[in-house]
Amino acid sequence: MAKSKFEYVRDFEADDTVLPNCWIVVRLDGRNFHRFSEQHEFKKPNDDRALHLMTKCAQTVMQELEDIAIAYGQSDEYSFVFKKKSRWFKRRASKFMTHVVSQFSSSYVFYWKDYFKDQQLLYPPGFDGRIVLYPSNQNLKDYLSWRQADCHINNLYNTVFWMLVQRGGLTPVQAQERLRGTLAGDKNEILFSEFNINYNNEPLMYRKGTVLIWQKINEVITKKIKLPKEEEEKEVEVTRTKTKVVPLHCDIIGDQFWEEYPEILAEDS
Ligand code: DGT
Ligand code: MG
Ligand code: MG
Ligand code: MG
Ligand code: MG
Repeated sequence: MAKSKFEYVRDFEADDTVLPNCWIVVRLDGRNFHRFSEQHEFKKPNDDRALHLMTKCAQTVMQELEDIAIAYGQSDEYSFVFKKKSRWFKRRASKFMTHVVSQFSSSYVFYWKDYFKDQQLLYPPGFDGRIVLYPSNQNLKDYLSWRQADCHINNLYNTVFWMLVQRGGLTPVQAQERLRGTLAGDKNEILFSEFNINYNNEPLMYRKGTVLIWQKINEVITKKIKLPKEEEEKEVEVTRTKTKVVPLHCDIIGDQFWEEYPEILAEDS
């Protein structure tokens, strides 16, 4: 077919193919969730409904899109790591970023009511996205460690802050003042001596965030089959191996996690 005279406009499209042999990380983050969490009465500092909804959306992203090896989430953000060797959409950055963010956003709205049973969704939430390439496994591990360390630092701060406000009777300004310049040890000490809370016993999901990985799961199902020589259908148990996205709330900064799941960083990834 002859080309129209308008065809040349295609040449204005920029090539955004990302480098080969690099891990492709897409991180999304809720837009103005400071306001969103207030308006939807999220529990402070951690709302289980909100965190579980985030993870449900991330699981959906991993199942619907191709080549995601691992994801990590905390607060209003999630990072998705695409395999080094992925050829999905010819490694076009905009395809990776937009598919992740739109699949996640529509899932957030779609699954909202399953998690927020008594809280209506008041307005459409949005998420931003960015894409970063990491050439070595160490770079990727350091990226994920950075996000998990961020989770720890924020969660420790927020846990003490809201204790001082909710149980200690301080105003937010006073609590901020009280925590200025304190180190992690000081915050642990305030929690322990004033509120009888051992920070290490706080839920792992709050302290470590959520890691999503693929795991083989053996499922036993009962199937009805009809044997050729018999009249009636018979129920038999069959074991199927399925690959599922599984949430973990564990440390990913140390080596133990990576030794336990070597397939995540395997060379053919
Ligand atoms: P942004 O990302 O620049 O558009 O602005 P924000 O407001 O989303 O800022 P960000 O992403 O740095 O901080 C996340 C906000 O979300 C922060 O204000 C706390 C809130 N948030 C996230 N998870 C929870 C939760 O479980 N409970 C409550 N109460 N707030 C949460
Ligand atoms: Mg921000
Ligand atoms: Mg945000
Ligand atoms: Mg955030
Ligand atoms: Mg199309």
